Amino acid sequence: MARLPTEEVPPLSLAHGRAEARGALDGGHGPGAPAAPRSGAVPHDLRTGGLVLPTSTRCLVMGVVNVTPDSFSDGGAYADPDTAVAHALAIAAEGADVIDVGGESTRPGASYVDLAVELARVLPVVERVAARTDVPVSIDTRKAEVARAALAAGARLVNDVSAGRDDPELLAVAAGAGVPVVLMHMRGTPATMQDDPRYGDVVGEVEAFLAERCAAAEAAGVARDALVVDPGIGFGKRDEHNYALLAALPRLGRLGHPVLVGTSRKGFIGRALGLPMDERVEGTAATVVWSVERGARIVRVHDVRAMARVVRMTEALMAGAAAAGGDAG
Ligand code: PMM
Repeated sequence: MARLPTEEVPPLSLAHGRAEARGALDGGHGPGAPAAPRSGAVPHDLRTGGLVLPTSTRCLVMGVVNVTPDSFSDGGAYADPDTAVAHALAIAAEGADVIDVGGESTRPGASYVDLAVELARVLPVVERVAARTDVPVSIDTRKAEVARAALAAGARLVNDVSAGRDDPELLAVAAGAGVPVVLMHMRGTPATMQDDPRYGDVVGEVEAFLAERCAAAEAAGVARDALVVDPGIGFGKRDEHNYALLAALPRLGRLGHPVLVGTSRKGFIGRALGLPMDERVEGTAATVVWSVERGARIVRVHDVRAMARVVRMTEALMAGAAAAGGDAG
């Protein structure tokens, strides 16, 4: 895939507090009770280190901090540790519920990053961010050793785009630490995933994959209510596969776990709108509305301030529609 210009850096703002402060600041979520996802399935909360992430009642915003010179969407912007830490604290102030720190690019065609390089990128950032904010840090890695070191440095979730397949030890590390794990579907590896991906039944295959990886995680000792599933938008998928999976979010929600959706600034948005990476905020917003309304309980985004507002407004609409007795015209 051709790379397009990047560098959309969200402006600094202290206008929005964290999740827990929102009710006080804004008078809550508007009309009525928490919005029920369209699937009808109620996912569990996530617990980590005495903290409850309320995925049973609302959609959380996971803000991205890529400490890489070449990531998919913000390549190079936060490669320097000081810049990465400042960005992490900025998105915490903008309303991120989780800060996802990654040191390995997973853009199409990206090659594997050595353990020492990845550790050197993420550890100083995780350590400093965890020390300076209560917003939990997640470590985006495929390597058990990176997960172990990041958890020791203060991370409280593990986000593995290989769902524990690249390094099976990773699931045992998460189990031992008692932290939530994101299990994402990917066809192949980042180096090969966009080489002519084909599926007979993409939704059925992704659903079966996620169910199998959840079972593998439980077999490795991860608690059932620590699991998060993710269809892996853009990972070994053509546009038609991305759209089919986004349409099927209610079905994936019936696996019984919070569903995480990562559409932010991705290529299918660029292709739909004919826009480069730094002009995909509105397209991303449309996918976030769609995902929240279909039951996503975590959205992984770069533009935290804007998408936190989009999530809250979508949930207000859902709660208002439920209070009005449904959406029949
Ligand atoms: N996408 C990217 C990286 N990590 N993790 C999860 N769980 N889901 C995703 O969709 C995902 C991810 C690639 O995007 P980036 O380079 O813009 O961070």
